[in-house]
Amino acid sequence: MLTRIDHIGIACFDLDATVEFYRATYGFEVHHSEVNEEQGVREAMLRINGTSDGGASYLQLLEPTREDSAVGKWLAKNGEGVHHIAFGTADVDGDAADIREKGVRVLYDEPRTGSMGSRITFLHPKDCHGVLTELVTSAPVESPEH
Ligand code: V0V
Ligand code: CO
Repeated sequence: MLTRIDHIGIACFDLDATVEFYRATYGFEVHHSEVNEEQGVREAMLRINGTSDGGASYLQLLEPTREDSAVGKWLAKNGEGVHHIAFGTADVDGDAADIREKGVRVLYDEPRTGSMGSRITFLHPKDCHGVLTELVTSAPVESPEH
């Protein structure tokens, strides 16, 4: 079951400048940043709200690491802007299978690694009324050491 908006992915040419815009304009700070070579992105997650159980929402700022990546191609064609939305679920495998049965193209046979150790897959935008849609299961929250 899809239970929340996990993040909105925003493509940008210059990650540092875009991070600074969101900090200066709204006061959003970088919660996490990483490079995901498989996806061809350098990204920053800005945490908007949420609790320590992992149920937050984020803005995911994405700068391509190579021109032929999904974000690189999209930026060349469209310029900066909203690239995808991501719904959170406890069961990305099950939800992806259910959605595939409805005739929507799920892009990966098995979920891949996303931000902060999450497991992610994507639905083809042409099957989703023009919206590239991601499904995310967050990494389990580590309990504090005693
Ligand atoms: C492409 N199209 C889009 C789109 N990208 N429509 C809406 N939103 C987007 N973001 C449209 C495009 O305008 C074309 O429409 C058509 O789809 C085919 O696009 P294309 O430019 O020829 O590109 P393709 O087919 O090579 O690739 C498109 C797909 C690709 C969606 C298959 O972008 C993909 O695999 N995306 C999933 C991976 C991804 O986006 N990774 C970056 C985020 P017309 O012109 O034919 O009408 S990584 C991430 O979110 C992480 C790590 C995370 O959350 O943790
Ligand atoms: Co994403």
